[in-house]
Amino acid sequence: MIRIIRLAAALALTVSLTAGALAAGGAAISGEVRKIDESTGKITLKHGPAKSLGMEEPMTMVYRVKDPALLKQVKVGDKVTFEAEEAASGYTVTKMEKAR
Ligand SMILES: [Cu+2]
Repeated sequence: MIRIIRLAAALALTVSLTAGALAAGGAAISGEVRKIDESTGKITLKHGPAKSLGMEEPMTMVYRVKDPALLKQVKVGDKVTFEAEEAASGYTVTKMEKAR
Protein backbone atom coordinates (compact mmCIF):
# COMPACT_ATOMS: atom_id res chain seq x y z
CA MET A 1 0.00 0.00 0.00
CA ILE A 2 2.76 2.44 0.91
CA ARG A 3 4.41 1.50 -2.34
CA ILE A 4 1.35 2.53 -4.29
CA ILE A 5 1.19 5.88 -2.50
CA ARG A 6 4.84 6.53 -3.26
CA LEU A 7 4.25 5.69 -6.89
CA ALA A 8 1.28 8.05 -7.04
CA ALA A 9 3.32 10.82 -5.44
CA ALA A 10 6.15 10.30 -7.92
CA LEU A 11 3.65 10.35 -10.77
CA ALA A 12 2.04 13.55 -9.53
CA LEU A 13 5.45 15.17 -9.32
CA THR A 14 6.28 14.13 -12.88
CA VAL A 15 2.98 15.52 -14.15
CA SER A 16 3.46 18.87 -12.44
CA LEU A 17 7.01 19.15 -13.76
CA THR A 18 5.81 18.42 -17.28
CA ALA A 19 3.05 21.02 -17.02
CA GLY A 20 5.60 23.59 -15.87
CA ALA A 21 7.84 22.82 -18.81
CA LEU A 22 4.93 23.25 -21.23
CA ALA A 23 3.99 26.62 -19.77
CA ALA A 24 7.58 27.77 -20.14
CA GLY A 25 7.53 26.34 -23.67
CA GLY A 26 4.99 28.98 -24.69
CA ALA A 27 8.18 30.76 -25.55
CA ALA A 28 8.18 34.43 -26.38
CA ILE A 29 9.01 35.18 -29.99
CA SER A 30 10.82 38.33 -31.12
CA GLY A 31 9.26 40.17 -34.01
CA GLU A 32 8.54 43.43 -35.73
CA VAL A 33 5.13 44.82 -36.65
CA ARG A 34 4.73 45.15 -40.42
CA LYS A 35 1.01 45.76 -40.79
CA ILE A 36 -2.03 46.11 -38.55
CA ASP A 37 -5.57 45.50 -39.72
CA GLU A 38 -8.00 46.34 -36.95
CA SER A 39 -11.07 45.69 -39.11
CA THR A 40 -10.19 42.02 -39.52
CA GLY A 41 -8.28 41.65 -36.23
CA LYS A 42 -5.06 40.65 -37.94
CA ILE A 43 -1.44 41.67 -37.65
CA THR A 44 1.50 41.00 -39.93
CA LEU A 45 4.66 40.19 -38.01
CA LYS A 46 8.18 39.62 -39.19
CA HIS A 47 9.70 37.21 -36.73
CA GLY A 48 12.66 35.04 -35.97
CA PRO A 49 12.59 31.28 -35.54
CA ALA A 50 9.67 30.11 -33.39
CA LYS A 51 10.29 26.49 -32.52
CA SER A 52 7.19 26.37 -30.33
CA LEU A 53 5.14 26.92 -33.52
CA GLY A 54 7.23 24.63 -35.69
CA MET A 55 8.72 27.58 -37.58
CA GLU A 56 12.41 26.98 -37.82
CA GLU A 57 13.19 29.89 -40.13
CA PRO A 58 12.61 33.64 -39.82
CA MET A 59 9.56 34.81 -41.78
CA THR A 60 6.89 37.43 -42.21
CA MET A 61 3.32 36.27 -41.81
CA VAL A 62 -0.18 37.26 -40.83
CA TYR A 63 -1.53 36.35 -37.41
CA ARG A 64 -4.94 36.68 -35.88
CA VAL A 65 -5.09 38.19 -32.41
CA LYS A 66 -6.93 36.66 -29.50
CA ASP A 67 -7.84 40.10 -28.14
CA PRO A 68 -8.35 43.03 -30.57
CA ALA A 69 -7.06 45.36 -27.85
CA LEU A 70 -3.57 43.98 -28.55
CA LEU A 71 -3.63 45.83 -31.88
CA LYS A 72 -4.03 49.18 -30.16
CA GLN A 73 -0.91 48.72 -28.07
CA VAL A 74 1.52 48.61 -30.98
CA LYS A 75 2.14 50.37 -34.26
CA VAL A 76 3.84 49.51 -37.53
CA GLY A 77 7.61 49.37 -37.08
CA ASP A 78 7.48 48.47 -33.38
CA LYS A 79 9.74 45.69 -32.16
CA VAL A 80 7.67 43.30 -30.09
CA THR A 81 7.83 40.06 -28.23
CA PHE A 82 4.79 37.85 -28.59
CA GLU A 83 3.40 34.43 -27.93
CA ALA A 84 1.18 32.60 -30.36
CA GLU A 85 -0.68 29.33 -30.71
CA GLU A 86 -1.93 27.35 -33.65
CA ALA A 87 -5.73 27.50 -33.48
CA ALA A 88 -8.31 26.01 -35.85
CA SER A 89 -8.78 29.45 -37.38
CA GLY A 90 -5.05 29.96 -37.90
CA TYR A 91 -2.04 31.14 -35.97
CA THR A 92 -3.21 33.41 -33.19
CA VAL A 93 -1.25 35.86 -31.07
CA THR A 94 -2.16 35.34 -27.44
CA LYS A 95 0.20 37.88 -25.84
CA MET A 96 2.20 40.75 -27.21
CA GLU A 97 4.22 43.60 -25.81
CA LYS A 98 6.72 46.11 -27.06
CA ALA A 99 10.27 44.88 -26.78
CA ARG A 100 12.47 47.01 -24.60
CU1 LIG B 1 5.70 32.48 -38.67
